[in-house]
Amino acid sequence: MNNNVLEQARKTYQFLSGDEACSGQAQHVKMLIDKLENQDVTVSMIGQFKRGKSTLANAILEDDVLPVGIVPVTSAVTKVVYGKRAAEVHYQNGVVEPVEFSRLSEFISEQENSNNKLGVESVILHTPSKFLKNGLTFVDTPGVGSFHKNNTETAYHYMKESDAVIFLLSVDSPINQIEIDFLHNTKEFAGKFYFAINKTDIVDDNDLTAYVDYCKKLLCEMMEVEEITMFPVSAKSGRGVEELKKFIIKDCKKSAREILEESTEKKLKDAITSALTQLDFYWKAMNMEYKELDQRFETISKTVDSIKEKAAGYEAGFEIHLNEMKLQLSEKVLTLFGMEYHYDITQLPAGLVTMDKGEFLRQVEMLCEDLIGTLNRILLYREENAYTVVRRINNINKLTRQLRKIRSEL
Ligand SMILES: Nc1nc2c(ncn2[C@@H]2O[C@H](COP(=O)(O)OP(=O)(O)O)[C@@H](O)[C@H]2O)c(=O)[nH]1
Ligand SMILES: [Mg+2]
Repeated sequence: MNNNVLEQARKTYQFLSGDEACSGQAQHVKMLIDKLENQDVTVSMIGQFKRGKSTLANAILEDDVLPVGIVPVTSAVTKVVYGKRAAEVHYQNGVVEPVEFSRLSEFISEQENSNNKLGVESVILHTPSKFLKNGLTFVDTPGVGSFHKNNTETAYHYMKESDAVIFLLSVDSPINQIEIDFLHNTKEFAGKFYFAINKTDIVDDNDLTAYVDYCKKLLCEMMEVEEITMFPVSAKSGRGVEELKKFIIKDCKKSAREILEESTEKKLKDAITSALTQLDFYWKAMNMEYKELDQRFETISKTVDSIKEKAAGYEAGFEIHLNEMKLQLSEKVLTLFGMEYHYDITQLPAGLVTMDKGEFLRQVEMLCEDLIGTLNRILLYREENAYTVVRRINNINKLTRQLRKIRSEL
C-alpha cells in the first residue's frame, strides 16, 4: 500500500490542471483529494436485482427512505446522505427539485420512468441516520445484471466512486456468473468489501450454514484471500442487521484512512489511464489529414450556428437551456474528434430564475467561442507558428511521461 497517495494525487492534479486537454480528469482527481482530506467514505450497496438491497439499506438506515420492490430505472442512482429528512431529484440538465418521499418511484422506477425519459441523473435523500453521521454517504445502485442491460453500466459507474462496498447475495438464488463478473471488476475500484447474505428468514439453519460455507469458499477464491467475513441477514425480520451495521460503522471509523487510501490509489490509477487515453486521442486528432479535420470543424461550426439560432428563439428557462447546450456540444465533440470536452453543469435549484435573455445570449456566444477557440488551440488547427506547434507537442509528450511515471509508482 502506498502511503503517499495524497501526495501522488496532488502531483497528478498539478500536472493535469496544467493542460486543458485533461480538465475532466483534473476535476475528478480534485474530488478524490477533497474526499481523502475530509475522510468521506462512500459505501455502496451492490447486488443483483431483487436481492433486497433497498430493504436492507432501509433497515441499516432505520428509515424507510428507499422504495422497495421496484424495477430500478436504467440510469439513475440513489444516494443517501446525513441531514434533515428530505428528498431531491437531480436532473441531467442541472435542475434540482425537492420531492416527497412517497413520490420517489415516479423517478427511480423503470415502470414509471421508462428509459429514464425524465432525464434523472440521481436522487439524493437526506436522513438523520446514525450510520451516516460520521461522513459516510450511502449509495443504492440499480441491480447488477437485471434485465435492463444498462443498469449494470450505471451500477458499475457508481461503483467507481465507491470506497467500500456491501456486496449482497441472497439465499433464494445461488451466486451466478453476472455477480461473479461484477465482483471481479469492482475489485479494481473499491478499497473494502463487506459480504452479506440476505433473506435468511426463508431457510432453516442447516441449509443456511451450508450455503454460507459454499459462498465463502467461492468468494475467497475470487477475492484471492484466505478468509472472509460473511454476514447472514434478514432485512425483513432485522436478524443480523445490527451486527452488520455496527461492524461497518466501526470499521469505517477505525480504518477510514486506509480504506480511502486504498480506494483513492485505485481510482487515481484509473484517472491517469483515462487522461493518457485522452492525450492519445489528441495525438490522433492532431495527426488527422487537414481535409478530414476541415470537414469535422465545419460540422462543429454548423452545430454552433444552429445552437445560436435556437438560443435566439428561447423565451424562458435560460439556465436549463445553457446546460443542455453544454451537454449537446460535448457530445458532438466526442463523436467528431473522439475527445472528452469537459463542461461544468450548473446545479439549478428548482424555480430559481436569475438569468435574463441578454445575459443568456452573451453566455451562449461565450460558450460557442470558447469551444471553437479551445479546439483550435488543442488541435493546432491551421497553426502556422512552428514554435507553438512544437511547444504543444512537447507539452503533451511531457505530460504523458509524467503521468506514466506516477502510475508506475502507484
Ligand atoms: N423473505 C424476505 N424477503 C425480502 C428480504 N429483503 C427483501 N425482501 C423482498 O425482496 C424483494 C426485493 O427487495 P428490494 O429491496 O426491492 O430488492 P433490490 O432490487 O435488491 O433493491 C421485495 O419484495 C422485498 O420485500 C428478506 O430479508 N426476506
Ligand atoms: Mg432496489
